[in-house]
Amino acid sequence: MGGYVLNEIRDALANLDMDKVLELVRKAINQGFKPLDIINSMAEGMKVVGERFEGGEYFISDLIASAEIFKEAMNILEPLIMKEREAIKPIGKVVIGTVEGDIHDIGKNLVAMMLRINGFEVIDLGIDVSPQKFVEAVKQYNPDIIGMSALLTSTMINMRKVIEALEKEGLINKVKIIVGGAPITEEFAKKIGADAYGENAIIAVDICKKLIEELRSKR
Ligand code: B1M
Repeated sequence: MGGYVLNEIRDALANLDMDKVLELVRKAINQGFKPLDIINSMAEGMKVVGERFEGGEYFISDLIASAEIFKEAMNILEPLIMKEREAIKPIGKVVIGTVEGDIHDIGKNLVAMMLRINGFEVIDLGIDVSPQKFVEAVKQYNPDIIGMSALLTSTMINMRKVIEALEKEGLINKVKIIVGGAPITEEFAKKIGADAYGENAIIAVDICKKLIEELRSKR
């Protein structure tokens, strides 16, 4: 099967075998697989890590190890992806961050990278970003879009707090809001008053392009 090496990458990441993941990533590149397909199989591997953690087979140290492997592999893949980036005029400005109480940043970083490749200017506020920090960033950078990521069911509600803070400061109509992360759903996004939900990094780019069009037609 053509995607065999991609399955091997998923399994090697799930088994936390750094050397094997890096070797297979290089092999897949040489075989002509697209960096984005390789990243997808790594994301599948991360899901398995999460399941094994939930099942008591893996511990926090294993979650940390999986994140390190993912980041090492991204060091190989990111330059290849960025090479495809065209020198174009920025199409919009996005302020992005992982919400307060949450330090998961791999998915958020992927979204930021994909947005940059597609011509967006991205200001990354990092992890554990408070509502106040989002508000200050809107005042400072005047973005078109606010992107929020959450990976914990206990922190997803902090997305609503950011929206409330923006409402309170009278800034909510200046920006469009997109939210994403493993526990987030379309329904949750609607419920908290976000403009959009991005299921993955690629979909998030398309949505941000649409949000920019909506904003421009309003202005
Ligand atoms: Co944590 N963790 N973790 N963890 N961790 C999860 C999320 C968990 C689901 C694992 C599990 O039990 N199955 C679980 C949450 C359960 C829940 O809330 N119901 C969990 C837990 C419990 C915890 C701790 C509480 C563990 C503890 O301490 N007891 C703790 C919390 C720390 C904190 O944040 N306060 C914790 C810590 C960690 C590490 C720090 C060790 C590490 C993260 C390191 C890092 O990010 N630098 C870690 C990891 C690695 C995971 C799993 C295994 C993998 C996450 C990941 O990187 N996936 C994760 C399991 C899982 O998600 N199923 C788990 C790969 C990444 C590409 O996917 O982030 O989903 P994802 O991003 C996707 C989409 O969601 C989307 O696009 C991305 C790419 O397509 N997307 C967006 C994401 N953000 C978006 C924003 C958008 C649009 C799309 O618009 C703006």
